[in-house]
Amino acid sequence: MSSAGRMGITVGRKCQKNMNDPFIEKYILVAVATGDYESAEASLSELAMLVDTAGGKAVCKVVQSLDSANNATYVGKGKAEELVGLMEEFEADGIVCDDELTPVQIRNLTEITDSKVIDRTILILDIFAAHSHTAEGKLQVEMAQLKYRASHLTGAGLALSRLGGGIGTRGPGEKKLESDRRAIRKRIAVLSGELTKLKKNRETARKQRMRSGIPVIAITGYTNAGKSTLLNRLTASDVLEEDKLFATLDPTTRSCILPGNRKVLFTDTVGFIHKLPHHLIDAFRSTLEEARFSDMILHVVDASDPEYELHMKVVYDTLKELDVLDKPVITVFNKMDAVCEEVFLRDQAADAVVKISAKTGENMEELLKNIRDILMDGQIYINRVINYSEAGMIERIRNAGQLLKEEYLPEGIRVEAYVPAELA
Ligand SMILES: Nc1nc2c(ncn2[C@@H]2O[C@H](COP(=O)(O)OP(=O)(O)OP(=O)(O)O)[C@@H](O)[C@H]2O)c(=O)[nH]1
Ligand SMILES: [Mg+2]
Repeated sequence: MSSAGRMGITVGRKCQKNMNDPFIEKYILVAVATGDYESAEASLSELAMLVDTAGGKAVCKVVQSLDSANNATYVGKGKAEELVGLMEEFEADGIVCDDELTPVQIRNLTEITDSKVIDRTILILDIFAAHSHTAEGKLQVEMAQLKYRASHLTGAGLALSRLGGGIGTRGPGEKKLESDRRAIRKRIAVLSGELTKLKKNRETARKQRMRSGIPVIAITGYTNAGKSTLLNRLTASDVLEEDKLFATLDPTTRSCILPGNRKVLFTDTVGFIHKLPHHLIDAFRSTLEEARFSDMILHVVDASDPEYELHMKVVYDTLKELDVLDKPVITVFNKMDAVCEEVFLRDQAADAVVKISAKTGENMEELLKNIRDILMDGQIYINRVINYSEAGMIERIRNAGQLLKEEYLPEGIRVEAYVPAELA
């Protein structure tokens, strides 16, 4: 088994979309609302975007309010049977459920609807598999897919679900299950080894960056908030920006000069999403190492999204889980050009708040000024003469602080600068 492969919808970034195209797979989206109905509906709208990103099309949404999801069929049994009629009416190819399903739920729903049953986790894993381009990213996704499969290999006489067609089909029996488990364990061990090697390479690159003293600013936020658009705007780059979820998976770092001639590095990172499959947390952890070792976080929020407050909570919760919150945060309310009504935008957890439009460039100077001020915060003014033998220090000051003046004297170089305490 060389790759965990595809599990759900045929994912293709270059998929030319024509909504009447008979080759586009059509899906009915299904959610159980255990809390308020509106949140479940909003979550289904996001699921529709995920289906769209994966190259499919959502044709109908079904929400059922229940105290908890049905153990056997996710929605109630009656509702599951109603899905059959809807499938016919909309000529749907399958259903997509808004939570991770158990093997039993998948098997029962598959039997009732006699069609493809996909859950939120498989969908996200598939999108990750298609959008990941670096060696490390690909390995991380394969690992997550294998872990998902391992957790869906059922024991004790239960048939293996139709999931993971590459491994086995229905009713393979315990012997087959055991060999599948062994194969997965073996592959996971190989992947872990390869990932450890790649991690070392990345650490070396990061240490080099840290030694240079140039501040690193991580651009984080909910998926589709406009992180890549902001990176492109700040650094005149051309990272892919798209109205898709998880367009960016692999971190990209670019440099930029702040007012006052200070160089900084911006890193674009993977976006967050609510109900993030827990198998993907490790993959996120490695991608977000860049954020963990950064000097500041830009938290980009799509202020035009009615769900922006929930998105902010998801971002903060995930950052906390990944131990990334021990540094200054600037919350950047983006897409202000698309905010029609007056909304009271605030974030008390942030060190500063700026409202911008990465698309039109509105308020970029204000953002850069805030970044500079926070970086300057806690820096110390120095005015001293450095020996010519230590001339390399000038470069370090230039990178880590702000060099105000340098004067070449017979006894050395007189420098006036703001520098971090440790350098002073
Ligand atoms: N109206 C408006 N649209 C914007 C703005 N910034 C970004 N967008 C659009 O929002 C969509 C998502 O932008 P991206 O920059 O790809 O978002 P991202 O946060 O990098 O998304 P992922 O990488 O998928 O997590 C694109 O269609 C952008 O053109 C903005 O300021 N205003
Ligand atoms: Mg992006």
